[in-house]
Amino acid sequence: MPQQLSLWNKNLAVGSKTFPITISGEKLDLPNAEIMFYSQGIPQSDADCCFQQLATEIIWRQDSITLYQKSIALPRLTAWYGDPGKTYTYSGIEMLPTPWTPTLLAIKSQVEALAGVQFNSVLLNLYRHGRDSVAWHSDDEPELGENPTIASVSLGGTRRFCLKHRQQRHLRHHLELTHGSILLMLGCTQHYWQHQIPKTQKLVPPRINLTFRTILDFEAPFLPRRWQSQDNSLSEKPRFESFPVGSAK
Ligand SMILES: O=C(O)CCC(=O)C(=O)O
Repeated sequence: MPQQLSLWNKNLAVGSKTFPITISGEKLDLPNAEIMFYSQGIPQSDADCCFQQLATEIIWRQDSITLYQKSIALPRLTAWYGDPGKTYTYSGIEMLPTPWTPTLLAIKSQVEALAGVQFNSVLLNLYRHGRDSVAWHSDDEPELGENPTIASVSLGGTRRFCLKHRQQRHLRHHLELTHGSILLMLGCTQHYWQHQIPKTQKLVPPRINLTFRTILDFEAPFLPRRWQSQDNSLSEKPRFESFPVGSAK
C-alpha cells in the first residue's frame, strides 16, 4: 500500500497572485526506487493559471535526433531554462539555458520546498496531442550526478507515465499524471528504472511537463563509472534505445 505523507501548506506566487497549496503525497511501493507522487500537488485553478502563463511565455523548440543516418523530429516540443551556464546534453542534443521566467521561478520554489533540494534548471516538454510522447529512458546523464533528484510537474491533459525495471523486466508500474500533479524521483531510482510517456489514441488536451533538475559542475575524470567504458571513453547514452522509428513525429 502507498505510504501516506503529512500535509504540506505553502503559497504559490504566479505573477501578482499567490495561492495556498496543500499537498498530500504517496510513496510508490516499488523495489530499488524512491518515487513520491502528489496527485494534487498544485490546486486546479492554480495549475490552470500556470498552464496559461507557460503556454504563452515559453519559447519552444523542435529538436531532432539522427538515427540510421536519418534526421527524426522528436515527438514533442522542448525547452530548457535555468541558471547561466547550466547546459544540458542528451541524445546528442545540446540545450543552452534560457533565463528563468517569474512563473518558472514561482513553481521552482514550491517544488524545492517539497523536494528539499535546490534546482538550477528545468526541462520542459510540450505534448501537443496523443501522438506526442517520450521514449523509454532514465534521467541519468552524467551532469545530473550519481543519484539525482528530479521533480516533475504536470499541467494540462492527463497522460500515462510508465515505469519498468532495467534488470527485472517483469517489474512494471504506471500512473496517470494529472493536471497539477507532482512526481519526485530520488535516490537510486534512475539506476534501476526507466520511464516513458507512451503515445495514446485517446483525444487528449495538450500537456506541459516540467522536470526540475540540478546540473552539477563536473570534470570528465569524475564521471560515474557506468558512463565510462574500459578505455575510459564515454559510452553512448541509451535514451532512445527503443525509439519507435516509424512512429516518430
Ligand atoms: O513528461 C513527462 O512526464 C516525462 C518527461 C521525461 O521523462 C523527461 O523529460 O525526461
